[in-house]
Amino acid sequence: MASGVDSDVFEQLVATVERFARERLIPAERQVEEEDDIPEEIVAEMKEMGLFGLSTPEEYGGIGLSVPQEARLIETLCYASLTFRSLIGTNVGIGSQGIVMDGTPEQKEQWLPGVASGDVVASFALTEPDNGSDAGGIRTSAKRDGGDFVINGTKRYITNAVRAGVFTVFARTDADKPGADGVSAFIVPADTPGITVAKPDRKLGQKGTKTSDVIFENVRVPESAIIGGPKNLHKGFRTAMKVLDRGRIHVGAMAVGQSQRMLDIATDYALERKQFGKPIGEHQLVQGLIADCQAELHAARALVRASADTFDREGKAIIEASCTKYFCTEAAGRIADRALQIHGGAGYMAEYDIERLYRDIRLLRIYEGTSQIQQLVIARRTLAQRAA
Ligand code: COS
Repeated sequence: MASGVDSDVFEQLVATVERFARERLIPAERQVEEEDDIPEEIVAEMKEMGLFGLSTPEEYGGIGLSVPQEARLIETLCYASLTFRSLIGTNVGIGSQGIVMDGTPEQKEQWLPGVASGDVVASFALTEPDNGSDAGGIRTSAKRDGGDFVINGTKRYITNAVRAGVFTVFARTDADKPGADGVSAFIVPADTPGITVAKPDRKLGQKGTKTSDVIFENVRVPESAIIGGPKNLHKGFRTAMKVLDRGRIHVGAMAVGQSQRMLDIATDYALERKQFGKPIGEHQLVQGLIADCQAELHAARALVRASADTFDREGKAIIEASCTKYFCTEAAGRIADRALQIHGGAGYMAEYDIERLYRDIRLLRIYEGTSQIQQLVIARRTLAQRAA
């Protein structure tokens, strides 16, 4: 393997996380759903296990997993509710990776140890009320004032904003350039005067995850807060895109973990539930549903692994990451639908876990780039490759 931790250490970590997901997290899922929050003891245990620092390089106190290792570990963790992953997800992925990929040595030194331990939650502030898919169109402004920049604007659906110690904020530093070219990425401590985090949003699923609006009013940061330093002025959009590429493989792995869980639940139900004098799993039409889940799950898992290997080898995997996110999350949607169908009327009832999982995984097709954005990235780049 090109990078990451030693394979024995890694296998032990996978076994520990597998046990933790099954013995500790799954039994707590209903409580999390009802209380719309993760119990503090579980947060502390996740910190203790080093889960916040999975992808932070070892020199900054993290575990330093490679992309293929991260994908496998996230798949394992996501056998349990996606809400638990969301707690560590911004530190492992989009909230911190901009600093890991493009930060200066001083920025890494300052922020990554806290990110790795979980003492600092890092949150990714890109999306705005009027700009979601059109990330290059963001309107939050960062205007130069002497040696500082002054940020104004509103960010929307920002995961972990209420828990954040630091935001990576994308703002327009060149008002004359409308698209991706005038955007810079800033590291903004959450206690900087002028930041207001709104009340968490109410959502369809993933109860216990926290997303909110974040309002920036005359938030002053030095130019040294630009990710990568002043030389990266106006280059923040590329940082966002690189972060999202890695994130899209991570989301594919999440979809695989949840798909395995849903298939297992549906299979257990098919073995147990009897109709027409035998377990429903002996009826061929139910077998068809199970087979389609299993085939798509195998394809999804193989795709995550192949794309993660490409990223590890080549340092980027733009088409592969989009194909992975697109296929795995759409497949998870179909698997959820079949798994619920196998349950019949029971599948619609809140007593059965499948009802909650069905709602939870719906978000996978939306965040970190909708399925339609993935199609657009895949098609545009496929056409460009042939035209070159
Ligand atoms: N890695 C590195 N650079 C990238 C890149 C990537 N994955 N994707 C784009 N870029 C670069 C391009 O190469 C281009 O630079 P050059 O002009 O030097 O060639 C620049 O960024 C602009 O790219 P592009 O022209 O493709 O930008 P567009 O505004 O047309 O569209 C999409 C980009 C739609 C693909 C982008 O806005 C996107 O991914 N949107 C979804 C955003 C998202 O995922 N939101 C979820 C928020 S987080 S939960």
